[in-house]
Amino acid sequence: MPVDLSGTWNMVSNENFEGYMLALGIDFATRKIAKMVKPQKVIKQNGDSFTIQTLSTFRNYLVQFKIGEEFDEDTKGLDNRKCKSLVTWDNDRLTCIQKGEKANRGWTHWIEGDELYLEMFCEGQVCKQRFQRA
Ligand code: 1AG
Repeated sequence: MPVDLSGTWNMVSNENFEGYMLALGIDFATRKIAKMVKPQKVIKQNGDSFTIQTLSTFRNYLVQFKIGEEFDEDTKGLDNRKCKSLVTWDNDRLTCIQKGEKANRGWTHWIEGDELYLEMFCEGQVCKQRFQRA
């Protein structure tokens, strides 16, 4: 039985988002605004099917996938790239590899205590975010 990440989660900390955005080539003005926002994650987990919404006053982002099935991801509104993405469980960590123009790109979600963790990585930069239930 895998863990259930479902729920509405509010960001409480965000470490090295700047480095991660720089690795993705995000321009200065966008980075300044993006750093200010505290996004909410709305996760729906149904067996192997997931919907993850990242909601903020600045931009919203939606991704839907099934465990073990590679899909075409268009990071529209973020860095606007196309990736071949694959999400799997690494023990209790939901892990995505985003193959594309950028090397070593992906993310990992897991729960520890009552908190949801997210690490996003790209070309050696790691952004660490923490969320609490809304
Ligand atoms: C994600 O989360 C994307 C969530 O895959 C967005 C987080 C970082 C943004 C990535 C690149 C920065 C580009 C532009 C910045 C603009 C807005 C940032 C704030 C608003 C976010 C919508 C991993 C996982 C599944 O939860 O999506």
